[in-house]
Amino acid sequence: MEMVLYEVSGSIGTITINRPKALNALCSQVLDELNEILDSVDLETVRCLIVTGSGEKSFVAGADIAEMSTLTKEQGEAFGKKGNDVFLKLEHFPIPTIAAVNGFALGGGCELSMACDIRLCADNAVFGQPEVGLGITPGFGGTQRLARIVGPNIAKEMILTARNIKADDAYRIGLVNAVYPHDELMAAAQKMAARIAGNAPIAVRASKKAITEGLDLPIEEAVALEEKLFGSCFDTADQKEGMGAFLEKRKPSGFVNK
Ligand code: DAK
Repeated sequence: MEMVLYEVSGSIGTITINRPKALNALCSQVLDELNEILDSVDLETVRCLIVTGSGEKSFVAGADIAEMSTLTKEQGEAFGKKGNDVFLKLEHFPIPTIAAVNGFALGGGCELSMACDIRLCADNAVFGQPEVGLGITPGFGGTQRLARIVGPNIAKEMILTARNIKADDAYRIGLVNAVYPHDELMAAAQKMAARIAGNAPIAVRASKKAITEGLDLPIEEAVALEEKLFGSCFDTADQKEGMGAFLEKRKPSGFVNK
């Protein structure tokens, strides 16, 4: 892999989009490599993923405008599908994902962060969906995920004005969970990832699935999904350990993902 890096430390995997000269813009090769890396994650050991960008300045500055500029209608559709397929894979990835947004998150970059479960950002982060200024719509789920995260009112304002927002505003509208000084961002993301990774993995995965999938369902079906996932945690070693530890007034001795 050249344009996307992957490293694992203990139970935390970190994916880094690595095209700093192009501010980590998403070309086809980046999307292909990201897809391959997601397929290769060892779900037996890795319990949380962090997604970030190389360099000081940018998370991902969007889909690659140079590559997109010459696409035909059919090629544009194929490019959109490639991005959507990999972002959907990330959104429904079995383990939680944290976007550590270390700078520009524009267009496809904002969309990549929104396909993650949680967004933390550096104080230099800039978010936006500038597509209508380029003559296109957001194409990697931006119209849908932004509206779901911040509500249709703010999403329409951001997308229709194509105005970028800074970290503090992203926090104010609920697009990010927290803002950190740039050099503290990765440590904060790792700390949160470690906290998630320390909880019972079957329950963590089931909770993510219930939220992600339930939000797209009518409430009756959503709570039925929750019931099913709740049930799936029982009779597991981790449920026995978690509840046993509480009853014995001690800390759980470590969850085994079984
Ligand atoms: N694509 C390609 N190259 C990019 C890029 C991008 N999105 N963003 C930056 N770069 C490149 C620049 O061209 C420059 O390359 P060189 O000239 O050095 O070779 C290098 O990165 C450094 O950029 P700047 O020199 O411009 O750096 P500045 O600090 O001055 O400015 C900036 C940073 C982020 C404000 C500026 O680079 C910028 O405005 N970049 C473009 C941001 C943007 O508009 N992003 C949204 C892209 S549109 C769809 C599928 C997908 C999409 C839509 C539809 N379907 C198929 C339906 C997605 C669309 C997008 O994401």
